[in-house]
Amino acid sequence: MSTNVVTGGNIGVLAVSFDGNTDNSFGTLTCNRIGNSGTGIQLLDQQPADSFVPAITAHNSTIQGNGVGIDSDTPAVQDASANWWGCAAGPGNPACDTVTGNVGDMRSPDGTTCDDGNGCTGPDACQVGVCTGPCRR
Ligand SMILES: [Ca+2]
Ligand SMILES: [Ca+2]
Repeated sequence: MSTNVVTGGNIGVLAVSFDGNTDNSFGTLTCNRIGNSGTGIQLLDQQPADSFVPAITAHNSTIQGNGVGIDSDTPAVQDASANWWGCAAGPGNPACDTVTGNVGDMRSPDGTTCDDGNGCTGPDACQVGVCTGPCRR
């Protein structure tokens, strides 16, 4: 999914590997705004005993203002780098969403497209962990 705004509810985005699946359940999220949900992104493995898992790559999204940003109950490593979590220091820091479970490196490299939440600035890009952009005229 890309360029969606998901707000409110218990779970913003849910990736589920159901019992009986015959492959991994894979999702790609780019350029979304996911906020004000109990859990922004939930990864749920209904049958931990099989070898199939839910997996996501999530990039260039704003994941902010959720009770938990990402909650993953699978040991599979997720790729959730280059997102804006609400603060420069990254997930788990003050003003940022938190992450539970095995989610990989989440720092955004300089130049990564992001959204600073201010429509008067743009194009926005990460600079030393901060999402910022020049004033539009
Ligand atoms: Ca499974
Ligand atoms: Ca902006």
